[in-house]
Amino acid sequence: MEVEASTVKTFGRGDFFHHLLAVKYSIKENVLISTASFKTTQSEEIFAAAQKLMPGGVSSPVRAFKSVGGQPIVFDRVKGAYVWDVDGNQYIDYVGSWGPAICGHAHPEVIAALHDALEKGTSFGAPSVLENVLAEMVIDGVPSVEMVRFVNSGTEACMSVLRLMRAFTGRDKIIKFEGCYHGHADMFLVKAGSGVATLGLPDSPGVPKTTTNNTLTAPYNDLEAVKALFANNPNQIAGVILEPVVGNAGFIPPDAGFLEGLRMLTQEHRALLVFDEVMTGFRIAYGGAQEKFGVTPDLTTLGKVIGGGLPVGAYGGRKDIMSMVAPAGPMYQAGTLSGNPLAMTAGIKTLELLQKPGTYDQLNRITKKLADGLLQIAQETGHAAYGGQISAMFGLFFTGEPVHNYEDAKKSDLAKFSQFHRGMLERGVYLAPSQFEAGFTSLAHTDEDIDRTLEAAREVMSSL
Ligand code: KE4
Repeated sequence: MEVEASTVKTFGRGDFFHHLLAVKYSIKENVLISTASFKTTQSEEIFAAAQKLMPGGVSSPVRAFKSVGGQPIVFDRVKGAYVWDVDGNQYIDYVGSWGPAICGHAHPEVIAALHDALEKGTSFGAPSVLENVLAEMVIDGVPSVEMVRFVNSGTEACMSVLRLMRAFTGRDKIIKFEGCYHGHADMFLVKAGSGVATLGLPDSPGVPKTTTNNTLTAPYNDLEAVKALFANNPNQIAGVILEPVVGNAGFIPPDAGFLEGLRMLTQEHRALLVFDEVMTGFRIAYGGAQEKFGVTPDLTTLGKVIGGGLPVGAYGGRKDIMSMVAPAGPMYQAGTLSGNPLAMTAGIKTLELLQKPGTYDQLNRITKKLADGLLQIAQETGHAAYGGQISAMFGLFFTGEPVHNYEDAKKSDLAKFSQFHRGMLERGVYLAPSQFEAGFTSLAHTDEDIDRTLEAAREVMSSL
């Protein structure tokens, strides 16, 4: 149904910005896409204007669709498992704002809690009980965390935890894994994943060699390579940081024994083990991948889910280590908006919703149905494919070989992934716009949504 600008005006949609946009661009509502009617003229107009205002027209590179081609769609609003673009096209969303929307977008209880919090102000810059509440929930929920510090993004959490690793051990070198992404702080931009992999950026310009020569890398799932790094750098390695389930090279789970092996190696060399659970935290399990796999690191970084869609990151772990963080200890780290009351509120409500019995059984069931279905359809339509899921995180590579690390992932058919992505987009399914990302489901995704997604996948794969 096409809603003319004038009609939108009489509807008085309330949201001034939406009204402005509606007046300027006629926004259709609730149009389920068939490829014939897939119009993106408003998106194209807005994105063209954006490219004159912001580098690449985006606030974060992966959103530009560079690796899958075609124009990104411009979001108008999100709700539950769905996204509507400015042309009124509706999509089933498997990105979920890159992880935060695990309870579904704009969950009514989160929105209501934010409305109440707004009445008390948007920022304090001073202690608030809300920080205590969310801190207690994180400490109670995540096995490694005895004390936590809130920051504003996963990048900030990872760069802070790196400084803490070095401060606590007095050592400078770290080990990260090829294809893992720990935000865009200089020392991590070495063979990183996510947007760096997507854009094929080698080591980003602007990062001095002096910064990255303390960053050692190894292939994911390769314990022998890690052993060799420790042997060649005796007493110099502060610790190992990794995604315990990789999402930033596509979806790559740890091989059996890999996490346990890293735990033993770091203990043997008196180095720290750090799980970057910015993506996996409260998604792989309520207690993250460390709960799921029963391996407890010394430090953990978090983000995304714990902010419920508002900007939050966190790092935490053993009390003896965290006690080094200023002002308790000498390691400096600070932030104007850290512990922001609105972000704390959204995080608290989100974790409360996730604590409900059966949450992770439901997330695992619905995501397994999707991942198994995609693999089966690929097989039935003659496409070699590899992938899977753990809880509410999934991935698919077009390859006949298993994918255990970033090198394997890069050998998959990236062109076919791009065609698949575009075909699904035109049929109302919004997948992450890069092979080097993971997919995310939520408590809002229904069996009907999965069925519709698989129907679209069958159509697209049959046409590839
Ligand atoms: P942010 O600074 O983007 O909040 O978090 C950085 C980060 C750290 N660690 C892990 C494991 C992460 O996945 C991320 C960020 N994830 C990407 C998606 N793969 C964010 C999307 C984007 O960069 O736009």
